[in-house]
Amino acid sequence: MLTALDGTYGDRADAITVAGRTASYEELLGAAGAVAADIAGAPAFAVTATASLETVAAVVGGLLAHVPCVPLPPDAGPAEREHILRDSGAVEVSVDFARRAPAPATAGGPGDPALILYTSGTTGPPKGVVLTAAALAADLDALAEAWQWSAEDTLVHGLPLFHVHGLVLGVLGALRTGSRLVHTGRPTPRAYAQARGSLYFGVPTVWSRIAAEPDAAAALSGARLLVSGSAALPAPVFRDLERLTGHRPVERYGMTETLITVSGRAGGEVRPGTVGTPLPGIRTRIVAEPGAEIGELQLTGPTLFAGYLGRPEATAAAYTEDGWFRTGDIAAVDPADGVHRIVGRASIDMIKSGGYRIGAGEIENALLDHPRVREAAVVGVPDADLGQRVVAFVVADGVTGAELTDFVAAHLSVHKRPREVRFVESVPRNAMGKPQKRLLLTDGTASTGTATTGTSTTTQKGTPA
Ligand code: MLC
Ligand code: AMP
Repeated sequence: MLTALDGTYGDRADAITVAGRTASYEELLGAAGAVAADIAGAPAFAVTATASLETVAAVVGGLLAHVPCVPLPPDAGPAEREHILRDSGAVEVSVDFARRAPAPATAGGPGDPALILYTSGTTGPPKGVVLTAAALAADLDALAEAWQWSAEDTLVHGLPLFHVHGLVLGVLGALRTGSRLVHTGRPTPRAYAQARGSLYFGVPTVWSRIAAEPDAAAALSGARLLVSGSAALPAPVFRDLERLTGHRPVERYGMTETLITVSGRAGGEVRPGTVGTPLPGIRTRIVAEPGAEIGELQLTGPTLFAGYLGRPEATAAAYTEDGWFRTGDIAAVDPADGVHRIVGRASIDMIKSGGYRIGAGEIENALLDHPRVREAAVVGVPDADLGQRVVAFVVADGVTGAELTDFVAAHLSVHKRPREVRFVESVPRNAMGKPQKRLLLTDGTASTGTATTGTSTTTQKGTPA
């Protein structure tokens, strides 16, 4: 699976740098072997996935021992952390990168679970997405082909190591292609500029912050390829990057459950607002109302997940009767060249902020746990920096917005905290009593109305989630 660790590309002293510390393949293999020896035979193990060599050693150790790794967001609140540990049954390990041991010989194959990544749905707590080594390998090989990604490259990014983007593409991708990796710790424009890579990954928020710093952007002109993903790259950011770096950034589309499935190609034509064509092995279709060109994007292929951990019903519900995965994204395909365009999400309750996937229901439930909150409706409001920002409309008294934000932060990860809390008299509902969240987005105020648009999660105290 990790070709670079088999000696295929030889060793290099500066193979991998994370947040300022550098290791060779041999050092990484030794540290990962020690982890593998510790966890051999366990059903799953968890590691607090800071941006560090320790996290890389843990994930590699899991692959060597054929034990799935559960990367915990370092900023997850106690409730979220406890949920992930309990749900996965993983034992938490700590890693000492200075240790060295050969990996034990354990039985396993490509169909074994390699990673369990927790991700939010529209309601309820996050679910564990089980990804096999075979799916990871298939995706990375398809991306290597699409982006002409090789051992000649130096990959630079500063994305979190507990999601597909930073961990699968950003770490395992480097270890499969043999490219040098520089993880910048945090994805700041200055750090990207200083790293002098050939291949750069970022979420749109990272790219827009780089575009806002012309000197940093200009330093990327010597790169080979800039890649954006995890959320839609705004066309003005695309054009600013082209002007400042001389590169038209390539966009790719993916999900935790499917890995990356659609992408622009290195050397191919790239248009702003489009995510390219399906990767080798992936088939897509648009399921639209008769006569409509946009509809739900559905897909099949070797990169799909092995299911939600312990949730066969949720897994089954994610597929159509004829076996296609329902992405929940609304898309269109250009009939002339097959280029895909992501138009939006089917559900208002799935928010993307800074590239993080956030379920409105999870935040609403956290707010409703506060004794002073009677109703809560969470929406993603358009935001120039983050794409969407989390805004909570609450019916409550005797509590401040800051107190509620802190309350949420004590339960959930930092990026799930509302950026703004608006106190309202009531949450607008239709005649059936269903919340009408689209009204909150359009006029920003809540009043009892008789609107008929929009669908939403349950938000009233006492009703089942
Ligand atoms: C954050 N802060 C808040 C807050 N949220 N403060 C108050 N209220 C809130 N609600 C704090 C932060 O902790 C930070 O503090 C400061 O505000 C700045 O926060 P920020 O504006 O969010 O910036 P930053 O922390 O730098 O985050 C931006 C970002 C981050 C782009 C770096 O969003 C990010 O790493 N996104 C990547 C997400 C990702 O990898 N997604 C991939 C999913 S996989 P302080 O004190 O720390 O400065 C996937 C598949 C695919 O989607 O297709 O790739
Ligand atoms: P996650 O599970 O965190 O990987 O989030 C997956 C979601 O991110 C998808 O369902 C899309 O809504 C969104 N997404 C990923 N890449 C893109 C992109 N290039 N353009 C628009 N949306 C994207």
